Amino acid sequence: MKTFYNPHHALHQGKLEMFRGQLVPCFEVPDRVDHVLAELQRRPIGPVLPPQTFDDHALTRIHSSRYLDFLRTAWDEWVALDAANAARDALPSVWPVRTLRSDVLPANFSARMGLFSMDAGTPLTSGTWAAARVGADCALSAAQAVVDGERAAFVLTRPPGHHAGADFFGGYCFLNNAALAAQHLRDHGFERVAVLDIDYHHGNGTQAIFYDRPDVYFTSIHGDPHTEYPFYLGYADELGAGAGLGANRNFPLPRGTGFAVWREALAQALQGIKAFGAQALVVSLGLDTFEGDPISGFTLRSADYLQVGADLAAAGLPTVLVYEGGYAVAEVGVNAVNVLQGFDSAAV
Ligand code: Q9C
Ligand code: ZN
Repeated sequence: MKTFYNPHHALHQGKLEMFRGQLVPCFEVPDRVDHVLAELQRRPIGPVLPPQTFDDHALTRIHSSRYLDFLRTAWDEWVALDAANAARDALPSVWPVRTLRSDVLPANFSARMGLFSMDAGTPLTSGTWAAARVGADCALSAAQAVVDGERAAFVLTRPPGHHAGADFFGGYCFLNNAALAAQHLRDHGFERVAVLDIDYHHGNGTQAIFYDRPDVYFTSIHGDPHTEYPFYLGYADELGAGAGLGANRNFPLPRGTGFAVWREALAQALQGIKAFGAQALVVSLGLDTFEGDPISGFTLRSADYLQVGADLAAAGLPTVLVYEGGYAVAEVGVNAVNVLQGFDSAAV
């Protein structure tokens, strides 16, 4: 299959994230993509291509204009506060929780950082917008390849996307690449689209974006949010709202879950996608379900990812696979390409 690779991903390079009361080195690093690219060159599964350029209209199908305006100018505003800020990343520290107003757009930069974010683990850097913007082009290019008749396409980019909502960043994510791909498929002939999120963390942004829509089914297998990030979404009783009722399905699993149980949840998720009548599939492909992942709690092994790819291909749908999390940097290349190879070997 074709890979759409973001050559500018390393422009986003966070230094520190807030974790248990300390600033610690970021887990979401450029090596995550470099190792996948290196493995794709060792074990070619198809061409690695730069993205086409899409205009901002495609972004406004998913994200609010005031959020996009904020992201575009945030770094310059941060540095304008204090020239010394050029040497440090921006992190939010105050949020409009219940009873506070989120309809007013404050002039204060810190206030806007909090308005447009969900955590202090996601540094905004000098190159964040440039990297995320080209990543969105990769997602749209992969969706367009599927529109043009490809069986499948892979989006190799970072920062990841599935925690980003219509108007907020968080969980290392800024623009929701999977949601952009799903919407592009909807806008170009596919009437019913499914998003299957197999990152260790619940895809709260993607779920929220499509929660009240009957045309995009969202289903996710992830660490139980009672104990795992993003904590405040991803429970089994979230079934969609309004016209979207019945088009959302979550499979939270306990820490320590291994491949046999995880794969049974995958079979159920795919069954839901089939019952929905999806005509195309977007996979939020996190590799942080791996046993060696430093911030996650499932125990999948490298060979299991070949089977994951085969199971995904067996759904028989035109498929866009979008790289999300996965922080065991040394193994993430093998694990990601195992999914792609497993998919290609089983795809008809
Ligand atoms: N500092 C994705 O996998 N923080 N995001 C966890 C470690 C948030 C993960 C604690 C994890 C977000 C795309
Ligand atoms: Zn994750």
